[in-house]
Amino acid sequence: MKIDAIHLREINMPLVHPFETSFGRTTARRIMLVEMEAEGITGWGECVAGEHPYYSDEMVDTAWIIAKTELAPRLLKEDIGNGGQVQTLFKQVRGHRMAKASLENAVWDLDAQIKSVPLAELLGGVREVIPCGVSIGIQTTPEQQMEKIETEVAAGYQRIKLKCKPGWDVKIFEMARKRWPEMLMSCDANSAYRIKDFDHLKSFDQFKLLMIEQPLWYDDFYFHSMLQKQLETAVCLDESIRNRRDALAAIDMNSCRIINIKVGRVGGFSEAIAVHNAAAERGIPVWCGGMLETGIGRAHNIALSSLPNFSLPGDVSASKRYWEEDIIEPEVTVSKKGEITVPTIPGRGFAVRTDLIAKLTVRKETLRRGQAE
Ligand code: OSB
Ligand code: MG
Repeated sequence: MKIDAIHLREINMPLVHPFETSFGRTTARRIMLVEMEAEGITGWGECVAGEHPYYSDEMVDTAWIIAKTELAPRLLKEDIGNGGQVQTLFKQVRGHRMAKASLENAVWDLDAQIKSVPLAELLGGVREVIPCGVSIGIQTTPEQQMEKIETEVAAGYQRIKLKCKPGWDVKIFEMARKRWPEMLMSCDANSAYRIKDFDHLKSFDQFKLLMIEQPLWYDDFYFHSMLQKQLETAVCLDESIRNRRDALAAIDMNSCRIINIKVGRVGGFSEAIAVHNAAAERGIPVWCGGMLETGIGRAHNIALSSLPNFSLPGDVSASKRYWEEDIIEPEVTVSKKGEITVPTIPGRGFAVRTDLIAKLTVRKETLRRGQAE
């Protein structure tokens, strides 16, 4: 396919509820969307970089400049066979994986439409439905935290993940376990703990958590492996896993027993599939993480989650938990059993609401074939 045009857009969308993690609080999102035209068809991609470089070193503004000056021009010069070829085109650019993913995923989105197959199938998906969990942010009071859990348990979600940090952990887990003794529960520290906290982290074992996500430094394997040796609970790595090699190193070193795959964090669908396969071959289950996506990123996450080794409930949940109005149609809904049905129609399976996107757009730039250079 020859890509004729790439439109970069920044949209601003307020979250229905603020989302707080150990690294900060988000009340509204600034999101870069990629709209890609080829063969009279339109593909979409969403960049998951945040407003600040707090989760990773990327942010909306760095993704924009890299997409505009380095990545989009490379795509506009080529005749691309499929999404799997994009990584090679971007190889010279180091890092900036979220920016790369937003463009690569738009190519996959296009390709699924051109080939007239569901995106899930194109990626190698096999599931008809995906199991869903939720990630619940840090609340103001423990009582509010319990109410939030209550709401999500009642909605049918299969796993509750609680964001935690020093001072907001064992007390919360204890209250939650008393009330929901059997619930599938995990926690995510987003790198809030250090070596001095090892004994404290060991005390999490009593709560029978499914996993402790990224307790230590965002770029660490070694100390996570020291910690995993001392814990009964599985460590799950999120931030640390940037690619397949990282997954291999982490698994080999015993730094984790579970991996969270975020397609943006690893640089696109090709690398996400590579991480998935590496983990599958070594008996390590994976699940799909979330980055407070709009419907476009969410649709892509659903397709990815249909791969066989996504055997644990992910952080892919209903549109209405995030947005008053999502930018896709239909919105993503979750059944009472806590499942999302994987679309079976060609492409991403959800229509993009371009009218609404136009209203939300605060910045737009178009790059065209022939115009680059
Ligand atoms: O660590 O998984 C994380 C959101 C933003 C940045 C990092 C993380 C998260 C979430 C939210 O946990 C997942 C979601 O509901 O989209
Ligand atoms: Mg995480």
